[in-house]
Amino acid sequence: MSTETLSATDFPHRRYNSLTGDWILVSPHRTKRPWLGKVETLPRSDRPAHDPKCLLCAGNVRMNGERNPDYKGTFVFTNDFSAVLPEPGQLPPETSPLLHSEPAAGVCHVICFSPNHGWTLPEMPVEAIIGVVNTWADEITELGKKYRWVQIFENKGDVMGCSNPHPHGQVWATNFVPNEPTKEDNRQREYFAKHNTPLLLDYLQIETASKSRVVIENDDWVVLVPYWATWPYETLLLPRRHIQRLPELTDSERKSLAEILKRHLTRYDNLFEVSFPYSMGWHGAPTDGQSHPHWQLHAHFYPPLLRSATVKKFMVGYEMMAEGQRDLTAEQAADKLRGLSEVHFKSR
Ligand code: H2U
Ligand code: ZN
Repeated sequence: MSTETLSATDFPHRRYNSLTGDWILVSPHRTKRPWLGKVETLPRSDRPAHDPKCLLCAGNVRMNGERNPDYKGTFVFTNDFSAVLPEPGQLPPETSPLLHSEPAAGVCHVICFSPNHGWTLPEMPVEAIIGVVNTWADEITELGKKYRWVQIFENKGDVMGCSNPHPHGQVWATNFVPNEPTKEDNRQREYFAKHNTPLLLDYLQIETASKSRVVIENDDWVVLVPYWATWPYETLLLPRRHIQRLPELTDSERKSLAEILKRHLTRYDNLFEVSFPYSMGWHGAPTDGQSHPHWQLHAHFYPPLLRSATVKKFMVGYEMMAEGQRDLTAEQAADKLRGLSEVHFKSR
């Protein structure tokens, strides 16, 4: 037995997240713990292709009174309840350095992935997923001209607080770089300064050589459970070549991205035979007009489910007060995901 396998499966240990600088406590000896806690209700599965009451379906009227067009592919609109607004407000003068603030400006968009209300990304044809990838890239190009950070994300499933089952994601573009990407920017910058190569490219080499945490790969992309994963089935999607931002992807890389997304998300759905809830998002170099060679484009998937469609991991108690903790090791999670079918359970 190698020293890595021994310590990783048998003993409590901490793993360092080289991308954020956070630590995670891993307690693999606890995986047989009985569960007497909260059980989530199963989300309804079969939905119609059009729901006359859905605010995101084609031709329907949204909450602000606007009618959605009869869209055929993706459809982008400005969030009627945007968290940031284009004009920064005037803040009152600070009375103490302990009461520090700064103006926040930006725009929030909603991206409907498809007019088909009943679909989710893994159920969409690859051609339609390419349309989503192109929309993500276009949003970064357009909003990136004005804003320093363009956060693309998808919140999927009732358990994640997603308000509408219609397949959709969001874009929040801001004049500031938020906390999470700032941590990643710092770690990647430090690594590049020391090694003159991007952190995530070196990391990918380690993972593709070892294979123990790799879930699936194709010519351009790799999906893996990162060594430092916090969520039980967390994954990281990485391009093989050095790419700073999504719009740099070639047509063939967009196609291979759509293909690997479909395969990956189908496996996720098959894990507990449920439309798998998660928050996913893209991180790339800040859109400040500069080149950031330390940055490598990637997507995170943070799914909350732990041991079944109805038992969720709660980030509470020790996680809130001290640091992230997991029982299942990253290697065990990758192994489980690797063993799954790429035929969606609904179509079997
Ligand atoms: P979530 O379910 O991921 O929160 O996304 C739905 C978003 O769509 C949410 O941010 C917006 C909500 O503000 N929305 C509109 O802008 N208009 C509507 O009529 C419905 C929902
Ligand atoms: Zn709908």
